[in-house]
Amino acid sequence: MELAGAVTLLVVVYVSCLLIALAKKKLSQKGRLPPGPIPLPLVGNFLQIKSSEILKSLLRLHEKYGPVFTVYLGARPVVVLCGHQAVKEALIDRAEDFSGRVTNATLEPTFQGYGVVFANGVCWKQMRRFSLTVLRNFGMGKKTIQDRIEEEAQFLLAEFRKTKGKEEKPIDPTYYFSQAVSNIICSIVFGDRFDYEDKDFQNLMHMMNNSFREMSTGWAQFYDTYASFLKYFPGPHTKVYDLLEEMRLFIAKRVKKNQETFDPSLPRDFIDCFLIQMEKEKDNPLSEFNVKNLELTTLNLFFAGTETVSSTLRYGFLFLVKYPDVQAKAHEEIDRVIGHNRVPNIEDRSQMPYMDAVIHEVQRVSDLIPMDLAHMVIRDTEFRGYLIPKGTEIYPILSTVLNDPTMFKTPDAFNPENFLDENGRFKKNDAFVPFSLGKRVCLGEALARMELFLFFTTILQSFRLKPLLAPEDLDTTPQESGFANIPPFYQISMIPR
Ligand code: D2G
Repeated sequence: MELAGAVTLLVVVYVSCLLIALAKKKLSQKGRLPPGPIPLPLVGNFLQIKSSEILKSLLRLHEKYGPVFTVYLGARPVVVLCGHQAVKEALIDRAEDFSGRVTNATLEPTFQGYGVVFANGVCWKQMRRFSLTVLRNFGMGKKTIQDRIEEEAQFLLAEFRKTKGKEEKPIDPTYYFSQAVSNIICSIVFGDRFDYEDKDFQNLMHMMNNSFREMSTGWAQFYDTYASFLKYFPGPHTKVYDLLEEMRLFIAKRVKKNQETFDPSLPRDFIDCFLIQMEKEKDNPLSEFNVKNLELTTLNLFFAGTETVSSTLRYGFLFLVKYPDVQAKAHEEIDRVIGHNRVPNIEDRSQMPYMDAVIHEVQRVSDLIPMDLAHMVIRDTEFRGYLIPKGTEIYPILSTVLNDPTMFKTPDAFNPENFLDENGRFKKNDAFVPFSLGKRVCLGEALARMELFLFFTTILQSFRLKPLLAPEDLDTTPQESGFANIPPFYQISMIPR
């Protein structure tokens, strides 16, 4: 009965741990974290949180514990923030305290604190400042990048036109969108767009799409919860690492190529600008401008600049075919304001409240990054009478802000009226936070918003989208929901108008 003996021993040890942990908690005066379900040692709130469906479980706990509560994912305490008020109080009113970042176990082996999105402290500050400056110098939010987007949108229209044979051929729009969108950030970071037939480019798009989906599976969430044991075992958790590593190698090759043809007086792209900065700061021991940060910051911009906007377009077109009256109203506004004799430009947006509302509603309902990227408090932080120790993970559940019933007319339904007033004018809403908020707000927001308006409007000006199924049979449930909400697979026909 050796097995029975071992099991008994294990149970005894575990129960002792449990008792010690409970006793410690009673004694400790530092335990002023917000309330939450009682955790077990090592496995935390295993009983309350289905680790492959973290968001769903947190939403259930939100009903019971209110807007601010603590859960234990494995052994790590995480403070969860729900609803517009609590998230704003933390990320805006206490912006500095809540400005830290933690990576998850899936992404840590790639980034190791380098780059911009998953970095902290001095590295984050230097990379963020620099990235913003360079993006702006290359036209983010300005005419130069608008022209680039308009040009790319025309290339995309040409691809869509090719899909019309004798009959309308239904297509999966995924890679049409990712290639067109990616070419904008590629023009900035690599100095040029790629041909849609380019095999390397197609391969990069597949890797990006696959890794974004892999990051969001139930398994990835399970792994991120229990990585402290699981990392010692082989398993599918290296898939994302392998994909990102291949993308990093691609970037490293581009860096080499840039170095070989480099002219410091004529920077062609983000990589050149970074190389110039490295040279400028080569004698500064505190400089974060090194090759590792070059590669990983570029990877951040390339990834975030491709997959987010392209997934949003993909979700958007699904809503437009599911709600044909919305598509019809958007068409009507485009015809009235722009007509058919010129391409849309960003100034049109102020005359197009309906289109603006549709895009906001698409972003609200697609809820692309439902739990934000995880934050961390960078010092001991008093918040709503609790004391959150330095380094504690914070999950601002953006999903609960975007669906906040106190902030939207119809939080649970796709309805552009959520962003329109009685007179049909565009109505801003503070709970519109798909780019997050505070010090970690998306640094590409201006670029993303320009892309969304120009791509949506330009495509709708030339095409009517027709679904393969009846609107009521179209399911908008995400294919995966974790790190991101990944839109479901669907096909549409692009009918010239
Ligand atoms: C991302 C994923 C992997 C590497 N770099 C960036 C990523 C995905 C979604 C976002 O970033 C959100 N924008 C910050």
